[in-house]
Amino acid sequence: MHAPISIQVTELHIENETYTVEQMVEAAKQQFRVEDRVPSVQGDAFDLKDWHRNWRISHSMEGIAEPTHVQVEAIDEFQARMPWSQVDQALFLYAQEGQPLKKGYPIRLYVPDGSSECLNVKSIVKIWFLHDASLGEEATYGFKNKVTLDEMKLKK
Ligand SMILES: Nc1nc2c(c(=O)[nH]1)N[C@H]1C(S)=C(S)[C@@H](COP(=O)(O)O)O[C@H]1N2
Ligand SMILES: [Mo]
Repeated sequence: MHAPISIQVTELHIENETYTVEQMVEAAKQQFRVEDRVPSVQGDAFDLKDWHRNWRISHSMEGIAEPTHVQVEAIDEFQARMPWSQVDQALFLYAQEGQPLKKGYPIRLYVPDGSSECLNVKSIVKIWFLHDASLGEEATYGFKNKVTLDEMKLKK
């Protein structure tokens, strides 16, 4: 079995909240089958934007603006950042066959409307909801310390 790994979530004014997978799922309120959105994958998922909406309500932060981007980082320091407009269908896969993920633990992002399969980041341990329109409308991904995200910018 895995030792439990926590997921760090950062939003405006709130630094380094940490969640277990179970707490992430509970905060999501609604779960669905991942194959509803990604037919080639099976398992249990929750919606990224729904999660964020519920997060805001539970922190009495309904008033803050919608994020401009979401950024994630994995155990292996793979990172991805995508504009909010690209994550309408984005989901976090958290279980398969009723068990924690064997591949992608603790949670894996899928971005069905995303510009690349490379955005389907496995083993996410950090999530940032960003508020910076200057980051632009292109998704980026890559390894944190090897190549900068800007150097990895996807060609349209
Ligand atoms: N943590 C992590 N997630 C990652 C990657 C990675 O190197 N590390 N590679 C990405 C890339 S480039 C692709 S194409 C897909 C591959 O997913 P698969 O292993 O399910 O085929 O995972 C994405 N997620
Ligand atoms: Mo990829």
